[in-house]
Amino acid sequence: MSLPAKAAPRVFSGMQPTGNLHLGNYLGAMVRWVEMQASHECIFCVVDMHAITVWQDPEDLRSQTRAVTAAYIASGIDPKRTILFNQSQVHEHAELAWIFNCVARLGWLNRMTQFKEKAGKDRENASVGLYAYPNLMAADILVYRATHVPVGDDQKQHLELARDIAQKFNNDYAKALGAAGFPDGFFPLPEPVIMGPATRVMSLRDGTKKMSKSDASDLSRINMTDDADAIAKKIQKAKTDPEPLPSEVAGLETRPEADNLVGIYAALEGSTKEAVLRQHGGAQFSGFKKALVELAVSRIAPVNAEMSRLLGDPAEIDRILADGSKRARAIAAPILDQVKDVVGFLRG
Ligand code: AQP
Repeated sequence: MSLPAKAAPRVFSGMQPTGNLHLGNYLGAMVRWVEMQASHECIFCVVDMHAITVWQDPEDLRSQTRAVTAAYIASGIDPKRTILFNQSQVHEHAELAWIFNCVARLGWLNRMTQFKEKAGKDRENASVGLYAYPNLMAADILVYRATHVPVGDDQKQHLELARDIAQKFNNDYAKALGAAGFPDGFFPLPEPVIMGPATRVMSLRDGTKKMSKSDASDLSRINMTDDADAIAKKIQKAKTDPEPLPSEVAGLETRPEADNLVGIYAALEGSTKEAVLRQHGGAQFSGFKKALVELAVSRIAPVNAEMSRLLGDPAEIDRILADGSKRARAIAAPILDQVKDVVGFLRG
């Protein structure tokens, strides 16, 4: 079955308010979001329903939701041009997720590596929500019939699942969709947009582990709320190896920590690893780290300052989210209605 021929490009993505956003979220996803905003219709979400798949203190969840919203805006998301909202205010996400729970297969979810990582050894004690997370993520995207999803490399598998769900829905309901005027299927197969030198920023303490909000060590990540001293301390303490930097990218292959710092430098500078190594190849880490601190502080400090200013007026953040939610619902509600008709639900 072919894609719906007239699927207009539409971008959707989201982040969880589970803690401070870090450099991985910023370079892996947010920078792309800001770029795409100039050329695409964009919908960006603070995915608070995903956040509660692991326990969140309610007061912390509220303040983190505002903090993530402030981080979006401080990084360059314009809430007038772009739809910016928190997921739980648009109930269509949850309704479509239930329908997708009935489309997706257990075997598909059993293959999800993020569930295995997050549930760890105590699988039996993980929430059902954590297991079904990818189905809600598919609903987040497809309730807008979004076509492009800028994410970090870790979300690739979930995006493939969203495509499988879209395809299976289109196949399962092909007859009803044909009768409803969608002979080529209803949902587009959303494309991941994974680009740039920092699609997977690694922990500063272990170059083989993803930088993550929930890592027990704060030294493992640079938070978007860190001040210049904290950024300098974390980069100075970042794990490295004893060799100087190579002059070719191939020389980074077996050196995960060096590869990570060079990738971070390139992404912050808006260049490539090749360009960074042309400039710094042969340098010792002490010198390179000094240059990296300067660059990181110059990029993060203005975002940090703007976030603090925005968080001084929480009522304004709540107003922006309420406005975005209204605009999001205006798109999602008619799409969900069409899905309900196709599935065979009676509507008043
Ligand atoms: N280390 C990373 N490198 C590049 N991109 C990353 N992203 C996350 N970590 C990295 C991208 O950021 C977006 C939002 O992620 P999220 O907050 O929804 O959830 P996550 O991927 O689970 O991020 P964390 O930090 O690992 O959160 P916790 O610890 O709470 O699970 C996504 O586009 C993601 O790819």
